[in-house]
Amino acid sequence: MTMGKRFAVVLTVLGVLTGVGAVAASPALAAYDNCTFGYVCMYNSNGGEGTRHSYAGVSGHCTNINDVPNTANSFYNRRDDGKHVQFYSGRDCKGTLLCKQSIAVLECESGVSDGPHAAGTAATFLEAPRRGGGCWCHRNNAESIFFNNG
Ligand SMILES: [Ca+2]
Repeated sequence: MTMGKRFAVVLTVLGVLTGVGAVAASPALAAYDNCTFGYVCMYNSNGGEGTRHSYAGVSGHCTNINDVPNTANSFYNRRDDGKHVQFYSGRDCKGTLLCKQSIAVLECESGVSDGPHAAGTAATFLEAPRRGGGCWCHRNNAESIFFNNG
């Protein structure tokens, strides 16, 4: 195979991969698209569906979800300062750090699925059986949001 042909094959593979990714991502992004830039949005159904509630927090501070605690199934960090957020099962950012679920992350792992969640992250909270019994029941379990400084 010549260098030219090899390069063409690589481009074709990249094109296929990119195409598949774009097709898979489009419907999910459409659901989250109603979140206004600058806010963290919480949705009462999976994948950015259902009723949306928006929160504009302050960096380095906790925001309690006073209006609809324990109803969020999914979230979108659409902060305009590019900073991370974390979600807690209790008020005042106490209790359990809530994990997200994705194709790549199906377990609650410290520093991976439990955040900090970068700006631009949109995901459904984890709800999965634990190996040792019980479950990671992180949907309908958010009571507060920490707006990170970084
Ligand atoms: Ca819900």
